[in-house]
Amino acid sequence: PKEIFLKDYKFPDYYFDTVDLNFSLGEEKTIVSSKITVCSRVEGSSSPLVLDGHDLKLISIKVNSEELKDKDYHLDSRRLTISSPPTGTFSLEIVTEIYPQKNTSLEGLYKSSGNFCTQCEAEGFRKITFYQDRPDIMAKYTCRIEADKSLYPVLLSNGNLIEQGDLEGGKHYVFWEDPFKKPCYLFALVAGQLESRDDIFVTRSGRKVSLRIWTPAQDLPKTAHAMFALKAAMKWDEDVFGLEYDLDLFNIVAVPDFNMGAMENKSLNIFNSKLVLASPETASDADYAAILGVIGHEYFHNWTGNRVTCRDWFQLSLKEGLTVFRDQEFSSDMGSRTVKRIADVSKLRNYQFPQDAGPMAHPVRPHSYIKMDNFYTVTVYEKGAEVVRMYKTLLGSQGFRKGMDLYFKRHDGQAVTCEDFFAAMRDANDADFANFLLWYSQAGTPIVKVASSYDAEARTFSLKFSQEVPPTPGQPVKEPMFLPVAVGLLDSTGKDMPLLSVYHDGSLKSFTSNNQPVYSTVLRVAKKEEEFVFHDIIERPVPSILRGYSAPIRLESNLSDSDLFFLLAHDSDEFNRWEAGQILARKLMLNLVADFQQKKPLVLNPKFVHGLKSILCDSSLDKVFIAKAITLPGEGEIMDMMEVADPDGVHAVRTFIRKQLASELKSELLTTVENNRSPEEYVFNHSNMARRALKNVALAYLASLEHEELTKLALHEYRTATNMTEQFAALAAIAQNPGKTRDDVLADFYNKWQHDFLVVNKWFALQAMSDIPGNVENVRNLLNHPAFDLRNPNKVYSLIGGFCSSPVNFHAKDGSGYQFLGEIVAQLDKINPQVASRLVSAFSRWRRYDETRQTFAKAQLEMIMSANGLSENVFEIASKSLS
Ligand code: HT7
Ligand code: ZN
Repeated sequence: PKEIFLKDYKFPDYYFDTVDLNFSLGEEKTIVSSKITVCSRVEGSSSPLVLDGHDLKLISIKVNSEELKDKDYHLDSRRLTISSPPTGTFSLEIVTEIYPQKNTSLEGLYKSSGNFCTQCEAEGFRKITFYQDRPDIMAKYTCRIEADKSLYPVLLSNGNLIEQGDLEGGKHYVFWEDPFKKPCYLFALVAGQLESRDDIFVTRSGRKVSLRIWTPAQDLPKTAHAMFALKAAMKWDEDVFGLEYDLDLFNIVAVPDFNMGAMENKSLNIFNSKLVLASPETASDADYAAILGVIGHEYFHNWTGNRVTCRDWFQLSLKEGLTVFRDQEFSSDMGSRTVKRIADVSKLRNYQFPQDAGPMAHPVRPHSYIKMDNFYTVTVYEKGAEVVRMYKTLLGSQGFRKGMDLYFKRHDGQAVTCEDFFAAMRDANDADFANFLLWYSQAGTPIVKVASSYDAEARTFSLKFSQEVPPTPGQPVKEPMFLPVAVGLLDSTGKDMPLLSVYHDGSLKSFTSNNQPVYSTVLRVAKKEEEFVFHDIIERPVPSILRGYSAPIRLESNLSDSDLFFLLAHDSDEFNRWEAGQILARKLMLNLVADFQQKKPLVLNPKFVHGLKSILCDSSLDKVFIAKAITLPGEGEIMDMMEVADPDGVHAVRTFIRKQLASELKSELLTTVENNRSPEEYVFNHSNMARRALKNVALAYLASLEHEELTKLALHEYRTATNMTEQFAALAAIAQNPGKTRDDVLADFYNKWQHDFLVVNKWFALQAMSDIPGNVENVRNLLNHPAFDLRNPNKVYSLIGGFCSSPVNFHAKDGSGYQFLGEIVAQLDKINPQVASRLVSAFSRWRRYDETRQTFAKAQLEMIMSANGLSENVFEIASKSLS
């Protein structure tokens, strides 16, 4: 397979002005005709015109209405090359035949539950017709679709519906026109038996936009929340960024077979059903929140991605990092900022940090790829969003908004680069960003050490930073990064001290903001070693460093446990309050893992129990905050901090601490459950979700004790629950412990929900993720369950993905978990390479484990690599994992 490099980017020799597509959808085959107005970039250029094409049957090709002869073009399995096209502007007409019914890759045009739909990002358009399939080719599109009227009564594409009518033989047609130039990855088509929930949004300039969410008729009642989310997102983008929707129609279609979450095609977003459909009985609070975030995310792409797009796929974070940042801010404004920040940082730590420390580590803007699909990663998305957040931290809200305004003013209608975004932020604010651009080019998570010291005589408090970015594949040596570090200092009563001045780099800087004292400041750390000295500090403070997690780094401080307990109790920055508890928990867990490995008895530090008890009993705190603060760091996070990851040790320790906490805080936890039962009606708002979150965490702790009366309590909660959030949490609490109750309740749940495929996926995931010893056999059996289907990505992610997230079973010492995944990947690669390559990533950090596990995992990777007809997707991940 060929590797593609950012440094090799070349402007195209030919641009496309207009593209007129015509689809004749059939049961055996689909005929696609395209008519493109082509113009050469360089006057009189006679370079060949190379079009991408994959799995296409070429029927005919005409230039300026003349059929091309065989000698005028060359066709291979990936390209159609027209050797000497005319100079200036000319028309190109191509007819191809495709077979969507056989397309199991879910890329290009395919069928999902009897309906036609498309997925063109990143490089799927080449599976529809021959084209320059790259985002810097932006053209205006029309799309005519004809199909059988009874099978496909609804025919959708981008833009405005211009014409429709009946044809002979029970067929009908529609004609769509999109007035905005777009890259082909934003093209979409949907055809099928769908109905819509309709609504209207009036923009701030008074335009009426028709909103339609399309699903099969029986699912329509479950689209109310998605419609609410869409209208909220439209309003938010106007209020916060001054961005209005630009067409009179906005469509969303929900499909059950989809490789990712959703796709932002211009005015025709296509969504994985699980991110549209919700009712209180079938969807959890987490589902409701995910729907809000993803509906927002895809809508926000209309400006950040569609109106201004990427020059090439290396720039993916330009649209994805920025749009994730925007959806994070949207969700924060709709709920609790701290809770959202905690969730986002946890995601970064649990998924992106491991990627940054493994063989697939890549910069936010990768330097090369074999298959672009493999770079829709947590690094590009989540770390990319952190990079955008740092601009805001450095510039403040107003400065950031000025930068965004300038970005749109300069680049509307263009395909641009990450430097263009950087330049807009810098120029709009006349800012000095030092070497900030390194965030785009250097992979790896910076490790930042900070040592604090107080000089009582001089009344100064010093913070000494030193930073190091670990080597990553292809980048053995790194330069220091530019880090915005938000800091506050707590006095002995727990209050923020006023910050008067700081000495740094040879000069003393005074803080004042409108003559008001400053209580928090952002230090600009840019060197390998750097010291900041705060003046006029009258007592030894406890520093709160990296408030709000102001930079995506691993921070190591010399704060003592008592400092951390103090921050946990008092920090005005709620994020750092939570963080202090997590640091304490991580230390504690690592120490106990060492004890476990040395076969010492495990003993839980009473101070830790006491700290969590005070949080649990503090009625002034937000309930989700309490729920998050009493939740231990995940097993992956702890394994990540070990020299050699020990899944069994970490699991044993986490289970021990949970049980110990449950036993010591039993009466508080029982009160928590009692006091936080939901009233009948389900409401998706912060206070209700907070109540449910806290109750569910408490119930899970209690059920872990395996006492009969507590199992009964969980069973009672399961039976009386009136919403999925509580019903599923009770089921999960019971399912922690093997036995008859578990088996009965799991069977009951399936019987109740077997008609709802999204709920059945939860049931698959719960069983797959179980820590019950030897669970691989149960998961193997579930592969044969009538509700399971390897062709449906959601089911695969629930069952196989769920299994890989169980440290004890996936990493079972006998290699059974690895063997299971190896077999599945080999099978799945023939059906859907994108999904197969996502799964194979579970092997990528195999070198982190002991020798026995390494041998088993390596053998599976080698087996996968030796498969006949291996996809480029899986090849890239498996080969990089082995190298
Ligand atoms: N921009 C969308 C990306 C996407 C995608 C990429 C590769 C393969 C399938 C895909 N489906 C959607 C989603 C987003 O980030 O908004
Ligand atoms: Zn996106």
